[in-house]
Amino acid sequence: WVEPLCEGAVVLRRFACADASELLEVIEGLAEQAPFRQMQTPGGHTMSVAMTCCGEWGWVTDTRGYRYQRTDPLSGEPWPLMPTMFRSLAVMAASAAGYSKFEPDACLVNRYAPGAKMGLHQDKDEDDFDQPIVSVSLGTPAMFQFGGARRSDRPQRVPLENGDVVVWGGPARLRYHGVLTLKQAQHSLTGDSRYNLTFRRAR
Ligand code: MD3
Ligand code: FE
Repeated sequence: WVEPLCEGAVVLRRFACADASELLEVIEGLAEQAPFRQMQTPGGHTMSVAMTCCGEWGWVTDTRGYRYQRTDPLSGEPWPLMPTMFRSLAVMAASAAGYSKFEPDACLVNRYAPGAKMGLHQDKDEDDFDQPIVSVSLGTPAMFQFGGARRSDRPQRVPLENGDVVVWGGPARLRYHGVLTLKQAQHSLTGDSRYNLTFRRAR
């Protein structure tokens, strides 16, 4: 089911449901190579969301700033390869949303425990804003905030559940967005956690 959010952004409700249990098994394998960690913001705070990455480039933050890098700062090793099933899901979703040339080179994996949140921000550390971003929600439900071009624009609330995929591109690509504090809930595949895969073209 394709639900337009605004020009450039669509929700593909339940698009990844059939793949959810396999995606979560693959995430467990990735986390053995590159563990989830709560990164530091440039302002010196610890993020409530735990993150890991796969693909050619990984997104990191520390007191030196936000950036993409080829290696995991915990190990000094390259990030794990982007699993084929991750890439094909992201490319299929982008194409279903009308973006036929998506070539992701980075996948950020976010893990939310109850109480975790992500404040309003823009994704602007990428080189090419003509490429969309594909986001896959897994596990417990969350309330996504979808704002405007300015931080002060009042955000819409979009509930996201297990298997929901959102594709953001074109005029929506630089809009502010965030995730409200995750509520306590249980999901048969993830327990009390929510995972989000964010596919991007970094370089
Ligand atoms: C809207 N993650 O990691 S991606 C992030 O649920 C992030 O963990 C969210 O925001 C999460 O940066 C959801 C959704 C997303 C990504 C890019 C966007 C929404 C966007 C770009 C423009 C507008
Ligand atoms: Fe974001």
